[in-house]
Amino acid sequence: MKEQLEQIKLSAIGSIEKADTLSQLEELRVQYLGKKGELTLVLRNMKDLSAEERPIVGQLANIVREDIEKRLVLKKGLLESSEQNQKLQEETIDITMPGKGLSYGHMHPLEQTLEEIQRIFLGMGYEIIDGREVETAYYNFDALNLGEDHPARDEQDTFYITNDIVLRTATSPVQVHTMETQELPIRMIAPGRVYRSDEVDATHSPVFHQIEGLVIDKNITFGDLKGVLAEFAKALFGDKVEVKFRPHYFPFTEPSAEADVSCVMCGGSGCNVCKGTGWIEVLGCGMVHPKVLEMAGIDPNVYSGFAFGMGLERLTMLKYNINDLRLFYENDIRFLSQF
Ligand code: 2NM
Repeated sequence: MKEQLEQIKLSAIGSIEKADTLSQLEELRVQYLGKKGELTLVLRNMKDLSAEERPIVGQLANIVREDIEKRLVLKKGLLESSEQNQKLQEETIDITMPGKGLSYGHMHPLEQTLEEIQRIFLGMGYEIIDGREVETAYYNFDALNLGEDHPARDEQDTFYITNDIVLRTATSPVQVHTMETQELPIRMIAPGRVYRSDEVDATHSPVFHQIEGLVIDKNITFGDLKGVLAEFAKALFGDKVEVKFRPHYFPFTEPSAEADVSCVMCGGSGCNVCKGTGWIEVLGCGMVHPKVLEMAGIDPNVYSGFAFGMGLERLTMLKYNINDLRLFYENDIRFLSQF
């Protein structure tokens, strides 16, 4: 019986060592130590032993049982901690990596254009300023010289929260807050999400992104505006693009203009993208209206400035030759992985 016990011990040690799951380990515990287990059977057969042999075999059986129990517990601990480690490793998120949706090296095209625009203006000494997406009608309209009856105020175009609170329709309210609170001079851009009550189609979305800019100082002229925006357009679209300014009307600037760049697709000879004109409209701009300065607490007799606004989606579509703005929001990996 001593040999039998020795064999059970050796076989148990080998099996426990080989086990690599908790359920295998539990099966081994039953196999060796269970009610009908191998060791239990040996103890049952002890009744056939002589009175001298019984305590010796009994003691040995106890030692073997304790040894197997100890090894089971040890192995259980090992398996549990390695299972936990594996789980932890699977659940670990490296927050320095981009999301799993896009593989490493890809950045959303809107994000790419935004970062490029921010880099260009940071290089010219501009600050990037954030604002709120929910604004009072005062900051969204009145402070920008949009009269009570201006069409932009229409419920058809604006998402109203209440009579006096709206989802901002442009980032210009950020410029107003900046004029009210920041020391002069000001050189800033305000990028961000804006809302207009539009039907979705290839060129419209109720949520899109704008980048507006503002410069206020003494002796700022329309020449400064033209220089800055022409440099910006060349930095974004390439040195070869030409820039022209067409007179326009905005209530918050006077004079106002729209800026066109020579067509980035055909170079100006005329194509589908520029509809045969050779020019593409990229932004609106103008000298900040004296009334707008005055309402924000800036003396228009001492200070002047220019402002501009552009659509991030439109610029990105031009830059990458994308013909449908819905592609930006659908998160189709076949589209996103091209950037
Ligand atoms: C545009 C075009 C022209 C603009 C004006 C202002 C402010 F607050 F200074 F008056 N912010 N942004 C502006 C001017 C925006 O977007 C097409």
